[in-house]
Amino acid sequence: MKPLPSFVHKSYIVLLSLVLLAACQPTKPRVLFGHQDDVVYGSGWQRLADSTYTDTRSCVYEAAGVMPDLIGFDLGGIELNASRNLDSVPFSRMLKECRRQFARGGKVTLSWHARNPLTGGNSWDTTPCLAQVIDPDTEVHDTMQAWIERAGAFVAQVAELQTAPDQLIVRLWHEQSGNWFWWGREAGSADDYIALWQWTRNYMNILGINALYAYSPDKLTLYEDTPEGAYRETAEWYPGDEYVDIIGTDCYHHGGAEGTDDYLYRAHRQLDAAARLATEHHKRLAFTETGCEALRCHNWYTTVLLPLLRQYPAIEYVLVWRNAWDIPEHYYVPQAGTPEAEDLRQFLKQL
Ligand code: BMA
Repeated sequence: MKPLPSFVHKSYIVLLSLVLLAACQPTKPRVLFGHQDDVVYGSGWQRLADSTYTDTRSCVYEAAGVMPDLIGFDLGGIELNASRNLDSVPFSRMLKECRRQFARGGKVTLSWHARNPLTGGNSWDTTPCLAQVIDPDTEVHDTMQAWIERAGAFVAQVAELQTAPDQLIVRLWHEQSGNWFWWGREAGSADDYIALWQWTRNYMNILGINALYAYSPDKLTLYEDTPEGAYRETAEWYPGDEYVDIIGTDCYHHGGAEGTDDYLYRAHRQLDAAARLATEHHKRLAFTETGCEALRCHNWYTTVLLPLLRQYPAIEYVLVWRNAWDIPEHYYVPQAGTPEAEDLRQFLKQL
C-alpha cells in the first residue's frame, strides 16, 4: 500500500492530539440551583407536620421536573431549643429532609436568623447588643455562648448525614452590610462582627463539624458607590481565610421589569466585589441569595438571572428564597403549569 503523504500524517496526529486534549480538559461544572425550604412547603401547600412523609414534594420539581441541587434551611429558633424554626419548620423534619437531600447527592445550606440575645426579640430587632455579645464579662455573652452551642449541636447532626464531600454549607451571620439585623453594619464595628463570626466558627470546629462556611454580605453602602468602595466594604468585614470557604452575596430584584437595571447594577457591584475577594483569597464564589418576588418580571430566570450568571463563570451555586405557603405573593420559584415554570425549566437546562 502506498504510504500517506507526510502532511496528511502530520495533520492527522495534530487533529487527534487536539481531540484528546479537549476530551481531557475538565469541563466546568454547571451552576447548582438552590431553593430555600423547597421540600417542606410551597405556594399553597405545606408539609410542616413533625412526621416522616413517604414521598417527597418539591417546589422546583413540581415546576420544572428536576430536584434542586441545593436546599436552604434556616436555624432561627434553635437557640431557644424550639421544636420549630421561625418559619414553622420542625427541626426534626429538617434533619429528615437533609438526610434525603444528601442521599440524593444534593447539597444543603444553613442560615441562622438568630434572635437578639439582649432583648430576646427577633433578628430584625436591632437594639444594639453586639459589643456586649462579644464581651466575655457580660450575661449577653453567656447567652450567646449557649445559643452557639445549641446551633452547633444541630449543625453537627446535619453534618453527620452527609454522604459525599462538601455537601453542607453553613452561612453564618449573613447580610451584615445591611442595617436590618442586630449583627448588621450599624450594630458595631467590622472587628466586632468578625469576632462574632470567628467565635461561632471556632465553636463549630471544636465540635469537629465537617462543613464549608460561607460569608455573604448584601447591598454595599458604607463607602462610595464605586467598584473600589464595594470591594473595600466586602473585604473589611471578611472574617478571614481560616474561617471562610465560600464568598458570596445576597441581592434581590425589586420593582418588576422596571427594576431590572437597578437589580443588575447592584448585583454586578456586589458580585464583582465578592469575585475579586474570592480570587484574591483563593475561595469559592456563590450567589448566596437572590430572587424576584412573585416573578413580577416576566421570564426572569432566562432573561435576567441567566445572562447575569454567565458573566461570573466562577459562581458555583445560586439560591433563591422561599415560597411561603401562607403569604400568597411571597414566592421565588414559580408554580407548576405557569409560563414562569416553563421559564425556570429552560433556565435549568441552560445553567
Ligand atoms: C425573610 C422572609 C420572612 C422569613 C425570613 C426567614 O426573607 O421570607 O418571611 O421569616 O426570611 O426565613
